[in-house]
Amino acid sequence: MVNQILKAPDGPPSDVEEIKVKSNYLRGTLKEVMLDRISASIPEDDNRLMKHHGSYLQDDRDLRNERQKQKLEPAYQFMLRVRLPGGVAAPNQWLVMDELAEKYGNGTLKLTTRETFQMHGILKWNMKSTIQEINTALMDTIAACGDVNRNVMCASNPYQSELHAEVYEWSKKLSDDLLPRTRAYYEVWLDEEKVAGTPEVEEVEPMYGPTYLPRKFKIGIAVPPSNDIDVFSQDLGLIAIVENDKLIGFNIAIGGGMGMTHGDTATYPQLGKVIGFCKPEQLYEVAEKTITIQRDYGNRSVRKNARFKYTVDRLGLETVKAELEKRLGWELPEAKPYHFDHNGDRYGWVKGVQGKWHFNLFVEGGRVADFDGYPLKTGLREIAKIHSGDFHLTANQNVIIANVSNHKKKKINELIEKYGLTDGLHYSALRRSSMACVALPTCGLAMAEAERYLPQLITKIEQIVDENGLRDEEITIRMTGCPNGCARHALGEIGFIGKAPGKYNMYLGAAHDGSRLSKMYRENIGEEEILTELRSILPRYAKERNAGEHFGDFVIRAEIIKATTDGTNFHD
Ligand code: SRM
Ligand code: SF4
Repeated sequence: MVNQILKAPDGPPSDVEEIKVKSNYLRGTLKEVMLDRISASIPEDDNRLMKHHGSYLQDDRDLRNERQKQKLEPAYQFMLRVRLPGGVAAPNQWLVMDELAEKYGNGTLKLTTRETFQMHGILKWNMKSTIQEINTALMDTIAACGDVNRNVMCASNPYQSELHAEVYEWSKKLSDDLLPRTRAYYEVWLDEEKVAGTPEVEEVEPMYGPTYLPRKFKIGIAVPPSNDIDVFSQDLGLIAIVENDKLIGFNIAIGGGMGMTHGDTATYPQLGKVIGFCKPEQLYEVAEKTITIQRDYGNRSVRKNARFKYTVDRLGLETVKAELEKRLGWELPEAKPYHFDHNGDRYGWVKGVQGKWHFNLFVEGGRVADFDGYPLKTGLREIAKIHSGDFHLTANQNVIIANVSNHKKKKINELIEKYGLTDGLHYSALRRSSMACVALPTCGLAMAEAERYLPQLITKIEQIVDENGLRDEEITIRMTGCPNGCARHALGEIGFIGKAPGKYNMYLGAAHDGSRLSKMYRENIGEEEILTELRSILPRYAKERNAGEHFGDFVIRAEIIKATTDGTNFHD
């Protein structure tokens, strides 16, 4: 029995804590500043609050120097992220996003690593209309960013579509029930009148309280054998347990996270650890109580150490588990056995239950645009116009045209062929197993390119892959423009983290099923060195691997990198 007096770290609250307290439940002066036409930007305090409404102020970094020379303010614009629990969008919602990207954004959509849409390049004066039109299509952007529970992810695996539907309902319920209750979003963007008087805290935010969480909080539900959502990277990861084709509950993993800061050993990626099991009807309670532990004991002084993974490490896994059981009023039963095969997507047509078909389309870097000779955005728009099922945005930045009836399949397939959307099926397995975060030009934190560069790097790696007969070998490869880990680089069998323009730290050795983190192999290297390294490692893999051995396991067995004692730790 753990008996420890729990305490949050000492230290003055960070500036963001002060901003949240003063904000009157995320209102700040957002309503007023969005009307101000003098600058295309907003003050920093309001920008901090803006995140809780699903948006960030950015500037186009490609234009920064030129505008500075011309003594112009940066090319300010907003990124907007939709809350789309489980990544499920109806065809009309796809069409609305497609149109809004043209009307108010930069003409493209980004399918994110957490199964939702992002738009970039929205000007301040268009933000309100954009958010209103998203809400009219029965989506919203509440809590898509900020110190709250984020978009709840759910396995996209269409092989078990009946189960998917059930698990999706749980992810949607969690996402909805864990939303902030403040009316700020409705007042700022949807013209709801503010109720007079000052309500009690408990009435406004019974779970979050006035300062919300110390940091973002992420939940995802995986359905074995697919670990497509990287369940161990979540603050709260849930593993669906199925017996006799019935969902009996979820294993609970806590304390995962991917971000770190170069050179700061107090920050690190971490895998969530399984602490027990709960029945479906206990899921909300488990999530709510876990969140309140983080609310009460997370670090509100140093934001870099504020994620739940650090709270779990500081207090100890057993202590956190005991606290959770205390708050629940019951003991967590032991976790049930489960098995994961992979964390990537499977492509092409798949037949699910009730005669429904699903087509998983590879979307490189998650970017939906019309490219030269590849009208992806138009193709998906034409499909959305006749589709009567739905779209599932996947955690690998792809999209599944889901729940297609036998009758519709022929027509949709004609459109897939007409717009060349089968191209992805012929790519190397390496490319189809790739993910890259947004990075430049919109991400203010990027130190190097990712989404715009990884496709070119892969073209060069493909030559090595082809020479060694590895074209059909699924090796997960992930690149991020900085160590925050938005493309979960630490769970890629080959991973790159941007250090400076054209320079990356290279990581190897993550498990193909997302159960082991990678380890640094080379620091601060450019393209030539990356290719030289792979020219030596990939041929060895082709010749020396055991039957069925994945690349991440091979590099450890062949002692190209050394596994750490517990086999899971990530080293910078
Ligand atoms: Fe992320 C911050 C993009 C998934 C860890 N992330 C950002 C910001 C908002 C940059 C900023 O703070 O100024 C990026 C916006 C770039 C842009 O121009 O759009 C950004 N993150 C993304 C997306 C769009 C990457 C993508 O290409 O798909 C993903 C959107 C997810 C969504 O729909 O909600 C995205 N971010 C992730 C993930 C992956 C995941 O959650 O499965 C992670 C690692 C998991 C984790 O949280 O540990 C991730 N993003 C971060 C971090 C580091 C957080 C940390 O505590 O360690 C930051 C920086 C921060 O929060 O201060 C960050
Ligand atoms: Fe930006 Fe870094 Fe996230 Fe990439 S990993 S989107 S560069 S914050």
